[in-house]
Amino acid sequence: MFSFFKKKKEEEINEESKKELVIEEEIQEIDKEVILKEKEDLAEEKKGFFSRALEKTFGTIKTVIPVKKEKIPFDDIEEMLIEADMEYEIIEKAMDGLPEEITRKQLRHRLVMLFEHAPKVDLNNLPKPFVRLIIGVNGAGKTTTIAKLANRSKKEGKSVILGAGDTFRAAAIEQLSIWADKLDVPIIKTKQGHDSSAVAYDTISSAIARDIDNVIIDTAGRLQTQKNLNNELIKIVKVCSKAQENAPHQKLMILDGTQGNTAIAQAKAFNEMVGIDGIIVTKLDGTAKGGALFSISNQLELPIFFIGVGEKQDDLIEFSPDKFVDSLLDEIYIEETI
Ligand SMILES: Nc1nc2c(ncn2[C@@H]2O[C@H](COP(=O)(O)OP(=O)(O)O)[C@@H](O)[C@H]2O)c(=O)[nH]1
Ligand SMILES: [Mg+2]
Repeated sequence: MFSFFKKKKEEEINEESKKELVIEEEIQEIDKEVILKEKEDLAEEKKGFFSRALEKTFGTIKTVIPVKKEKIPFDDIEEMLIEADMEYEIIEKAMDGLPEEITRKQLRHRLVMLFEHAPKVDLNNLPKPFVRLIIGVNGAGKTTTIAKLANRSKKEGKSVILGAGDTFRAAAIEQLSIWADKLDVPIIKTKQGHDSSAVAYDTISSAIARDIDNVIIDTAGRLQTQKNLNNELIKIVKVCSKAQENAPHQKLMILDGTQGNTAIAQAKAFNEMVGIDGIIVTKLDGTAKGGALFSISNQLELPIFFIGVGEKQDDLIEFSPDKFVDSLLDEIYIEETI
C-alpha cells in the first residue's frame, strides 16, 4: 500500500517538475524574444541617431533623391555623393561598374567597402593607464572632444585624468580646466609657455601613481608648416613612452567636419610626422559635408572612432561604418534587403 502511494506521489512530483520545466522553457523563449527586441530597438535607435545627428547631410541627400525607391539611377546616386562632399575620385572608385539602376544591396556593398582599408582596432586588454594623445589644428575641436571622451570614460565606470598639453595659449589651459571641474575629473597643468612634454610626462606618472584607467592629453593646434611646433609634438610622443612603455597608445587626430575633404591634407601631414592611429571628425551637426567621412577614412586608411555632433559633453557618437551606411540608405531606399 505504502509503495503505491509513494509511486503516486513520485508521479505527481514528476508531473510537477515537467510542468515547471515547460514553464521555464517558455520563460526562456520570452527572454530570448525580449533580448532580440531590445537589440533591434537599439540598432534602430542608433540608425535614427545618425540621421538626427547628421541632419544637414541627410537633408541634402533628400533634396537630390526626395522619394524613396527600390532602385535608383546611377546619376542620382553620383549627384547625391557629390552633394554630400565625398571626393570625386572616391565616388568614381566606389561606383565603377555599377548598373544604370542601382539596388540598395549593390550600393551598400560599395559604400561599406570604402571603410575597409582601415585596420581593425582591438579594444580588449588595454594597457593601464591607456594613454591617448589628441592632435589637430587650432579650432578643430580637440579640447571639446577631450571633455567628451572623459565624460564617456566616466560613464563606462573608468577613471580618467586630463593633461593640459596645449601650453601655447593660456586660454587653452583654462578651457580644459573648466571642463575638468565640470566633469569632476583630475587635470595636470602648468603655466602658459612651459614645456608641454613635461605635462604629458606628469599626467601619465600621476595616472600610474593613482591607478587611473585613462589618460587623455591635449596638445597645441599646430599647423604642419610650423616646424618648431611639429618638433614639439614629436618630443611629446617620445616623452610619453619614457613615462610608460608604448605610450601614447593612441594618437588621435581631430578633424573639423565642416572642412570636408580639405581636412584630409592636414591629417596626411600629421600622419607622416607622428603616425596617427585613428580619427575623430567633429562638428558634423553643422555641416552638409558628412559624405567626407567616406573619403577621410578611405584616403587615410585609418579608422574613424567617433564623430562630434555638438558642443556638449554627450555630443559624441561612436562611429560604425555599417550603421552609418545603413542609416544613409534608409533615407533613399524603400527596401531593407534584396
Ligand atoms: N557644433 C559643434 N561645435 C563643436 C564641436 N566640437 C567642437 N566644437 C566647437 O568648436 C570650437 C573649437 O573647439 P575647441 O575644442 O576649442 O578646439 P581646439 O582648438 O582644437 O581645442 C568651440 O567653440 C567648440 O565648442 C562639435 O562637434 N559640434
Ligand atoms: Mg584646444
